[in-house]
Parts: sequence; C-alpha cells; structure tokens
Amino acid sequence: MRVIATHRNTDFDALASVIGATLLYPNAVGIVSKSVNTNVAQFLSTHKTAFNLVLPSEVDYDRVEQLIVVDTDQWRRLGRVAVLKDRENLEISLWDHHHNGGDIEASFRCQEPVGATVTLLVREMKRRGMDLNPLLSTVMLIGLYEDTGHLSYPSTTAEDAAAASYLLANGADLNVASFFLNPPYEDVQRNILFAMIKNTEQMKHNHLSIGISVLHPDKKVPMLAAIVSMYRRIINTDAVFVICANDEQSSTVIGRSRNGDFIDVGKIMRRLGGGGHPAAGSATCRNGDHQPDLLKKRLVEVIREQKTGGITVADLMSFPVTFVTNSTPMFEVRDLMQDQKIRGVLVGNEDHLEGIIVLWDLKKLRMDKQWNSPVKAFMARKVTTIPPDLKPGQAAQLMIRKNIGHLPVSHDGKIIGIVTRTDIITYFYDLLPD
Ligand SMILES: [Mn+2]
Repeated sequence: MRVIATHRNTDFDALASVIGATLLYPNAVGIVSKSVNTNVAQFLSTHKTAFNLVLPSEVDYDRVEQLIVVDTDQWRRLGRVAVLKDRENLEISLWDHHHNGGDIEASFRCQEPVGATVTLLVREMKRRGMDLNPLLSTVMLIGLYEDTGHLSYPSTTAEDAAAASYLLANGADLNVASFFLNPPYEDVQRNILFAMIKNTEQMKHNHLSIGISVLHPDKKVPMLAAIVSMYRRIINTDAVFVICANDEQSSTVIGRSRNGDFIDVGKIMRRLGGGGHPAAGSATCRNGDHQPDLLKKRLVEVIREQKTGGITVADLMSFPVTFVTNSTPMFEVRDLMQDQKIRGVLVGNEDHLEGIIVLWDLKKLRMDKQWNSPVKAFMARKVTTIPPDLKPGQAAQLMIRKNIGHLPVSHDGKIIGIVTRTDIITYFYDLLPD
C-alpha cells in the first residue's frame, strides 16, 4: 500500500501537494487529518469526494510499504502517520520546500527553497508532459498562491510564477481560487482582532519593533493565522507574535514578520518546537511548563537571543563626513556641494551636530544677497540620526516615513558617517561596483 501524508494544521499548499502527489504516484491514497486550516476544511467539505483521500484513522499502517511525504520533513508534524517512523523496509519519498532540518530520512528527496511545494510537483508534472484538469489546476494554484502571498512573498521564485502560468494554462479557475483564498471575516474574527490589538505589548529588539498579544478565546477561532497577518499590518510593527490558549492542555503561538531578514519567525518557532518560514510560522506547546504567560516569557527570551547579523548601515555609510560651521555663507555651501558632488552637508562638528543643509534647501534662496547669509539661517535643526547597527531596510523605511534623504550615523554621541538615498538604492538593487 502506498500512502501520501503531510503536516497537521494542513494548509492549502500541503493539501494541494497531497492531491498532486496522487497523480504522480498512481494507486497512492492521500491522508489528510481532521486538523486542517479553515479554508482547507471549507474546500474539503464540498470537494473531498473528487479525490482519493482518507483520514489517518482509516489507514491500515501494517500494510504500508511506501510513504510519500509532502510539505514537511519532520515526523512529529505527521500526527498519527508517525507510527511508521521506525518501520523497516519502508520506502520514503519527500517533497518539500522548507529546510527545517527534519528527521525524515527519504530515499528520494526533492527539497528546494521555492515558494510552495506545489511548484516542485508541477515541475515533475511538466517533465512528464501531464495534462491537468481544471479542478486539479485550481487546487494547486490555491496552494501556490497561499504560500507565496499571490507570488509576492520574498520566498517566491521565477519557477513559482512559471508554475502559476502552467496551472492557469491548464484551466485553473481564479473565481474559485479567490473564494478559498479570501474567506469572509465574520464577528468572531473581528472580535478576536480587536482583542489582539487591545492586549498588545510592544517590545524593541535591535531597533526592531515587535508586538506580542496573549489571547484566551472561549472557543477555537477559525482563520486565526490570517487574522494575525492582518493584525501585524494594522499595528505596523516589524513582527507580531500571538499566543493563543487553545484549551487546558496547549497553547499556539503564531508569528508574522514584515521582513524575514529582520526577524526570522521560522527560526524563533523552531526554538519553541514549531516551524515555518522567515516571514511566518507557528508552534503549538503543551501547557504543562508552558502556560500562556510562561510561554510569553520564554518567547521574549528566544527573541532576545536572536542576532540580526548581515549587512548594517555601517557597511554602507560614507565617511568622513563633510561639516561646515553654522556661520559658513550659503555660497560656500553651494560650491562645496558642487565640488564634492554631494547633496547634503552637516553643520557643526562630529561631537555636536547642529543641523543639516541639503540641495533642496538652496531653492529657498530668492535674492542674490542671501548667498552671503550664514547657513544657520537655512539649515534644518532637527536631524534624524541612526545607530551603525541598523539594517539597510530599516534606514530605507525611516527615509520613506520622514521623507528625508540623509541619515547621519551616530555612535557614542559622535557622528561617524552618513547614509544617503543613493547608498540605499545602490545596496538594494545590487549596483555596488565589483
Ligand atoms: Mn508549504
């Protein structure tokens, strides 16, 4: 007997991968547990008879000779199917786009960092020249769109977009897809969103803002993960973590990050026994030593341990910085900008920043005699400075929010450099000279 299995709390990529695998492995039956995301449950309630799917309890595990695992590489996420863990002579194939360093040892392995597991299966379907029917194409497109945020998450690759194209060419229905991708919000979701916002505690870590909210809902909340994403956008922090008490026995933490390079949610969730991607993840913890409030303490500890390595503004900044005194006449400032090909000049000195004058400010001069006026008459006195360990993306956000193009870098009260829009653009578009 051949079976296909995936992780509990089954999302659409997992379900679509199970269904897709039933085509790649003829005679295989797909196992889908009862613990599935709400939109997956809604889909199954109307579509399950169209596919070769069974519940974990319906499988005779003694008769299983081949196991195909999709969308996870960890035994403990397979629920009941994990009874096969120590089975001898079990042939295992694995299809996954996560790299969670899991413990499933497979003789065949297709594990690559693409946006969705579906993409890896589509690659194989294309290779075999298979034609998909519109129903199957639709299911797989929903899985692909859900895991890539409609091809917008940073984890999305060109191959994901090509897979979407293939599924659309095979008749995937976008009306059906959007129905299951955007289930309507009802009172229960709105109330839980309000509770999340109300209970928010904010913390800072490495200049990043993080919101944490603990919830004790009286019953299971459908679409909680989607509400957490919305919550992050509303409170507009770099990351959020929502701890939700499920019942007496367990609590679930769901994390979402604005940018997985800043805060790797998947990494934090793995420390709590869960998993996920840099931008999204979750963990379910037994309450024993993890009552919701203790779990929160533990979560904060794990967050505090995270280092944000990699490039910082100290790597991008220009130095030494050009300073003028506050009595420098404006024509000298203008000439200095022209000679040095810079758009901003700081006023004061490295120990005492008095202001900044930028190219744009020169337009304020209406009369010729004003060119002899001191720079202090035209400079901006409120200057936003940044610490050297800020990430380039954070500096960019600050520039956008404040609509400024120069950020002096300050360390121990001393100005040690300056970051400009050009530095940021050069970095983000990889335009640095080799
Ligand atoms: Mn997935």
